[in-house]
Amino acid sequence: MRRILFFLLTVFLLAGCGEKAAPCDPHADRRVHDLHGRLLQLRDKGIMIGHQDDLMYGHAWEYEDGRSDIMEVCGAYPAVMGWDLGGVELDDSCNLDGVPFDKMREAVAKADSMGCVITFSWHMRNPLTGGSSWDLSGGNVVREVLPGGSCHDIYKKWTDRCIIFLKSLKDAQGNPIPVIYRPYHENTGGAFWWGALSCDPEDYIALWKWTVEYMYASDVHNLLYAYSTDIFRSGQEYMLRYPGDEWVDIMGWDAYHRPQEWDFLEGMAEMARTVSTLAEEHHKLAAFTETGLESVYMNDWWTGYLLPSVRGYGLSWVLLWRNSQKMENHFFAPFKGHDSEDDFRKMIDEEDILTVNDII
Ligand code: BMA
Repeated sequence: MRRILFFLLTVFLLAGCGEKAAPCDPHADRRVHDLHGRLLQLRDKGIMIGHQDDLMYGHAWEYEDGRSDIMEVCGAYPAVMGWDLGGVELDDSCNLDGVPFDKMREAVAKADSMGCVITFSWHMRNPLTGGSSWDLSGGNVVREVLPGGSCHDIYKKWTDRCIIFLKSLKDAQGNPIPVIYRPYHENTGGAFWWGALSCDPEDYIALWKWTVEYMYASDVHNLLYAYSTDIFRSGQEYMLRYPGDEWVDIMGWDAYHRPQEWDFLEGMAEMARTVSTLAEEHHKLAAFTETGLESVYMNDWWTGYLLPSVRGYGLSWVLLWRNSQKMENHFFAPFKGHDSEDDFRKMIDEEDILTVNDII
């Protein structure tokens, strides 16, 4: 009997110390559980390569079925595909970068059927001023958005519109498509109305919790939640706006290579180490949620900068930002004919860098 009790106690303790094997939404859909389990498994295999708006447009083209700059360079689609919801709040037919939401819905279903992991950011407009998400006028807008604030009703309406879109994402069997939801990103930075210059950590955390609760109350259960900062200087700064383990599935950060502003290799080693340690302590997945060197003007950027910055930290993915079809120099991934093509392929050929072909 004592032996059985000892055995049960050991199992109980081990389970308590181990990875939290479930999404934070207590009523997460079956496919969200599957995605969470898949991410845990894939983490041991390598780092998935991701690209924003990959299937929608690329350098000098748009909306051509099957096209993808990444695929044209290395023969495989990225494993992670990102989209942005900015504009959904106003019921616009296109997002802030001109992507029609109808095309986005179709592309998400296609990406899902290909086995890709899907992630959403939201460059939401400023609900107080009606300006863009970069409009910082209006003071502490986050406080106005919270219950009792002057924009709470608008914020609810905007969230309702986002919910309608998220709920409309269905696979061929009619099941909700599981997606990684990454709102209020780059929170340590000052660019957005929810950023560190515009609201206190308490307001930010209250916004996060209210929103997640609202998602649950609205019966949205196809999400994993990703928290992401901008560049940060310490673990303490990273955690300042962290809402708590029961509200987050993935810990991430965004950091763009701007050589005149900071040393990428040095800064990245520090940030990757910090996020990976924190994620381990909090039993969360970790990801490098946005990056790039605009215009990729260093031909060895992939193996010389990105690869050493992401390898060895247990990161699930790295998402490269978009290749604009309209702004000639606004691209963060290579395209056919770009000078960094060979180096990109060299990185992709590494065993621990995963395209969609490596995860299905
Ligand atoms: C920024 C730029 C903008 C774009 C925004 C949202 O980083 O790419 O051109 O509107 O992201 O996608």
